[in-house]
Amino acid sequence: MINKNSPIPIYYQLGEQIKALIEKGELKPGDALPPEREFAEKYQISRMTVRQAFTKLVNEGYLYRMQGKGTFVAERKIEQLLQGVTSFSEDMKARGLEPSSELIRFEMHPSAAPIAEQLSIDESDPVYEIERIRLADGVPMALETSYLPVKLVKGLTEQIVNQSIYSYIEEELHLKIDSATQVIESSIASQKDANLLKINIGAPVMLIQQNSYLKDGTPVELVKSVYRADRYKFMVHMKR
Ligand code: 16G
Repeated sequence: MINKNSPIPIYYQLGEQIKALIEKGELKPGDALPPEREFAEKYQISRMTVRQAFTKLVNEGYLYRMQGKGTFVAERKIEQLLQGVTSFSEDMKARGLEPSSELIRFEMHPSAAPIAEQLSIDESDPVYEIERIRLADGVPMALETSYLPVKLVKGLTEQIVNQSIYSYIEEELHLKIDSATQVIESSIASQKDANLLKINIGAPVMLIQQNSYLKDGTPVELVKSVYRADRYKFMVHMKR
């Protein structure tokens, strides 16, 4: 119900009601919303107000628009708790989703200056450069470019990186990934990101740089990832 006497703006009230229907599962991903005109008539409000409510939910990732077709309910975002170092494969399995990878690049070459510095190795020391699209139930979620020192992470193969790099490091090499730092910033999809992640050029993405370390502080991986902002959100617990 819309309360026109409330100090809460009408577009906001309508937006919250649509969100509640999505959260209760009464509106499901892919469902089309009734046209703005119908909402306007039903609640006796202006189409502009309905549009304002839709736009807010589009910006928050609950809805998406398709030109000439209408407004639809978006897929739910994966909520990633920023706590503990986890692998993509573990994360997806824990959510009941099937992880997979598409390998774009698997190279071994001397490390360039900034990479060598971050991995605390000499510039002539070889690194693996691995570019993978990470998928959940077949849907591209992120594009990851990992750099790992060859001397430390011995014996990586294409077959291994098509599965899980972290389980190879821990279960086969018996190295324990202990800590990591992440820097997250917003950006927009380049042409390459868009092609590989199957999103529009210019769509919102999050860039994550992660440096991971063994217990004694030895850098084990540097990763630069592009995450789809329409499929991911990050959560941090804080204490005062
Ligand atoms: C996570 C890590 C990434 C790592 C991958 C290993 C980010 C921000 N974090 O995605 O650094 O390479 O897990 O996953 O990308 P895997 O064990 O499934 O190969």
